[in-house]
This record gives sequence, structure tokens and C-alpha cells, in this order.
Amino acid sequence: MVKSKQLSRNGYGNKTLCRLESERVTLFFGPFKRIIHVSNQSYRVGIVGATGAVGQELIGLLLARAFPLAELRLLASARSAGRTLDVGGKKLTVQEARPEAFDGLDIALFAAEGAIAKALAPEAVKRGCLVLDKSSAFRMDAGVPLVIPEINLDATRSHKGIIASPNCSTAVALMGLYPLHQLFGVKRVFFSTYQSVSGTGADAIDELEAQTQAYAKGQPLPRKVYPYQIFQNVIPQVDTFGADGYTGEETKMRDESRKIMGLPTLKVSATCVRVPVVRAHSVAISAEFVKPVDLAAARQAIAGFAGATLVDDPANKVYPTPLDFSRQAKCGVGRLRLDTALDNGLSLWVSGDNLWKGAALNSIQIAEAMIKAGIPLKAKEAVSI
Ligand code: 2RA
Repeated sequence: MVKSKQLSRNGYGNKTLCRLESERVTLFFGPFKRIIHVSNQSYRVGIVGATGAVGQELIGLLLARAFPLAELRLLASARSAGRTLDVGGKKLTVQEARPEAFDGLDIALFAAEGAIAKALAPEAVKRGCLVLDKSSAFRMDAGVPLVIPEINLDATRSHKGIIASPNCSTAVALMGLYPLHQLFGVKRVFFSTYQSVSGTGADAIDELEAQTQAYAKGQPLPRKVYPYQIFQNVIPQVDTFGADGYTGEETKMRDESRKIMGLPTLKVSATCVRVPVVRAHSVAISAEFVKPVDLAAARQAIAGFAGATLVDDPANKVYPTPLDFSRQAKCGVGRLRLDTALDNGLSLWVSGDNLWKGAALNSIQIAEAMIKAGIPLKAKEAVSI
């Protein structure tokens, strides 16, 4: 359906003509033309892993961001099926995540482990869903876009039903690094992470809490999740070690940064460390760039980047901390300085919510940005994985 209508004069004193083509609105500002996409549509959304930590964040964020929901379907393992969850004051019953549970959905937000995503995501796609997957199951598949919408939304245009969301430490780190790359061209980067226990899961949060309480009572500290006590400690291991001495988390930071920024030969070395913080990851970054760097321009680039808040006034002890950036949509970036060991180098510090930008929020932002840009959610050619 094509409708045309005259709108009132725009701010430039020119008449604006608006043509509505389904969801595409073409605005003419005198000689200039701009296409924007509007939608009154609402979407049938399923959450796989609805009872888990990221699943809970997804529910809260969909409601808080007023995502246009025609239906919200909560899916989880057979063990959790039948439970009821409060969703904005309404009780919703959790259904078992089986292939048929995706019938009729537009979007499936996967917040489950990789094995579940591998088994069920193709089933959801077969049934016409766009899968936004938080696990590492498909991230490095050549046919699956790995997306942070502030960086590479365009990659979603070629999706075949599954779009992957990056690992939490990568997502947080790139909110500081990418705007600098846009300006100066990154060629080498060192990441050191300070990762909260919520990245491991609810058991790890409980372990930190139980160890804190046991210490206060002078009792032996219980330990089952981490190989070492996490209370009053840091553990230089996140995930298991590979033959090259890097952990899975460190390898993900390298490979995912390369894929998202479209820099397949970028030199990356990461050291990932677990710290006794409940929520929000931090990353210290030292990066070398192709062009000479300028601190004022770097700060301006961070301040103007959609995924970041510049918090950088060290003389007044102003810099981001994980506590300040828990439950924040943007990541905090600060401690910007010229790196004294690298040519054209900058060092900086980023803190961001691992359960939001590092997980649930990024998936929702992908859907929101696709809808806003008019990128079809339905795959033209469904994936065969
Ligand atoms: C962690 N990367 O923090 C994980 C969570 N995805 O351990």
C-alpha cells in the first residue's frame, strides 16, 4: 500500500512531503531526501532460558524499553516448565523449549547454553523466527553475523535467521575501543579484564556471598564453583586453557573483536581475570593505532559514541567503576592517556554491565535497531546448520 500526504512546513521553511510505503517513510526537505522507517507493528517474542539470569534481564529490559510486544512467550528446560513468572504484574507460565514452542513467533531471544542453541535455534528459524543468540554456538560461523548494533548493524542485512551476540567482555571492551578505531585505525591491542562473578552465573554469586559471610563468622570458606577462593582474591582464569596458554575467554576476545570490527588480522592479546565483584565487567585496554593519536579527539570520539559515556576527570578522581555502570545501558570509558610503551598508543579503562550490554541488552538492541532501520527480521534464505 502506498499513501502520500502533505505535511506541514518543516523547520527549514520547505514543504515536507511524506510518502508512506508500508514501514518506509520518505521525507523530502526541499532538495534533500531522507528515508526513515517507522513501525506501529508489534512482535511475538520468545525467550529461551527465561528462568536464568540473562533471561530475567531480558524480561525486565523488554518491559522497561517498551519493546513492542504482541506476545511474550517464556521458554525453558522441561525442569522449569510449568513455573509461573511475574511479567509486569501478569503471571506467565513457562513452557518447555521444544521445536513446536517457536510456532508463530517473530523473534526468539536465546539466553541458554551453546548446546541448547545448537539444537533449537535452527528449529526456530525453520518456523520463521529471527534468532538472536547470546551463546557462543554460532558466533564464529561465517554465515552468522556477530553484531554489536553501534558497530556493525549492517551485518544483519545478510542474516539467514540467526544473529549472534558477542561474549560479555568483548562487548564491553569494544564500547571503548571501536570509537578510537574509527578515528585512528587500531592495529594492535592488549586487553586485561576484571570480570564479575555474575558472568559465571548464579552459583558464583552465591559462592562469593557465602564466602563473605563465612569469613565474617570466622568459619571455613565454602568453595565449589571456582578453583580458588574468590573472596579477597583474583583468579587469572576465565574459561578453560587452550594449547597456546590462552583461555577460551581470551581467545573469544581476539576472534570476536576481529569479526565485529571487520579486522581479520588485528593483533590482539587478552588476559582475563575474575574478580570479587558481583556485577559489571571492567577492561583495561592498551592499543596501538595507525594514525597519530590525539587525546582531546579521542575523548570527543568516546563522548559522541552511542554505546559509551565518557567519565574521565582523573584529577577529581572521576573514572568509571563497575558499581556505577551496573544496570546502565552504556559502558563507562575513562582513564584515557597516551600509552608510554606503544607507538601512537592510547590506554583506557571501560566498565560495563555484563548482563546488559554484555548479554541481554545487546540482543534487544539488535532487534530494535533492525526494526528502526527497516531490516527484515524474516530471513530470505534460512540457515542450514
Ligand atoms: C564470563 N564470559 O564472564 C563469561 C560470561 N559469558 O565468564
